[in-house]
Amino acid sequence: MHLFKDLTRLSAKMATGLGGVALSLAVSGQAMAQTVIDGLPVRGAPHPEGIALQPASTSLADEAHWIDHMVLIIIGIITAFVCALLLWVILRYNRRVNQTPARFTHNSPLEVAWTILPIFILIFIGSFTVPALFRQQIMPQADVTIKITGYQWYWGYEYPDHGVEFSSYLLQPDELEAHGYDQSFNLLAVDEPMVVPVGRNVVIQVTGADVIHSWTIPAFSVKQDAVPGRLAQAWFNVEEPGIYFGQCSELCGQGHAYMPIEIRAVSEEDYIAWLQSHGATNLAAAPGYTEAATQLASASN
Ligand SMILES: [Cu+2]
Repeated sequence: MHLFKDLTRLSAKMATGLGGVALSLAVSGQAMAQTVIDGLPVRGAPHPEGIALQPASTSLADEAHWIDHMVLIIIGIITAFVCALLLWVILRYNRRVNQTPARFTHNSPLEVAWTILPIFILIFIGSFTVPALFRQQIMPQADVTIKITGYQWYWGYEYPDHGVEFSSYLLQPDELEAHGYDQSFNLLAVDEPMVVPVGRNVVIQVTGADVIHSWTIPAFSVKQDAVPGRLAQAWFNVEEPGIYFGQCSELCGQGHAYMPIEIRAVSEEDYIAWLQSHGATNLAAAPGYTEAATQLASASN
């Protein structure tokens, strides 16, 4: 998906030409200072005064960002055009300047044009957004499957291939330091993050146990409602090792703000070691297990 990265950069550059607002929108996503926790850089987190998207960490997010920038340019052009028209009408056709107004009410060519042109604009936008939606909604072959359940007010994670199951709770402000976080991670850091291997297709199955929650990681462009009685799927493939944060994004009750999501994307070896530390069965089903086992064997020889 390097094409999308390049296009994202290109469109971000074009967006900067639109003015100060676009400039700050395009650059603020990259301005985050990188914190490292347990040897993993924090790549997906909100930061003070940030107003744009978090840096994209999956091919889906690259694509979504590109579309976002592209639509921003179209919006910019349309807004400028409408403002110019308004200004022209205000200055040229006010009562003082234009004392005998024309009395016609229709202009067929103009009416046809302003009906057809927006249709073409929508078709143009749709030719990017519809394929992107399909790429998000058609599940690839899963290397890792994780079942995620939203509860009032925490998340439950299950790795059905390995019999690993745990709940993930918000860390209270006085617990942050003991877990290696500073206070800026309040309302983001959890006691048990979800762990995935980098560069592998992770398919998540999301449901809710009580009310509707929404499992969201902005840096992945993944947002999936967790609806009781339904099992929805979403997927992502994290490009770089790091820590990524998200928050429940469906108002679910008084504890809605206190059920964040933390993901650690690690190497396959670290993923297998993590599975092992959580009493996983059937380790051989983990992606990269054969390579890791071979490496271990050759290291011990
Ligand atoms: Cu919730």
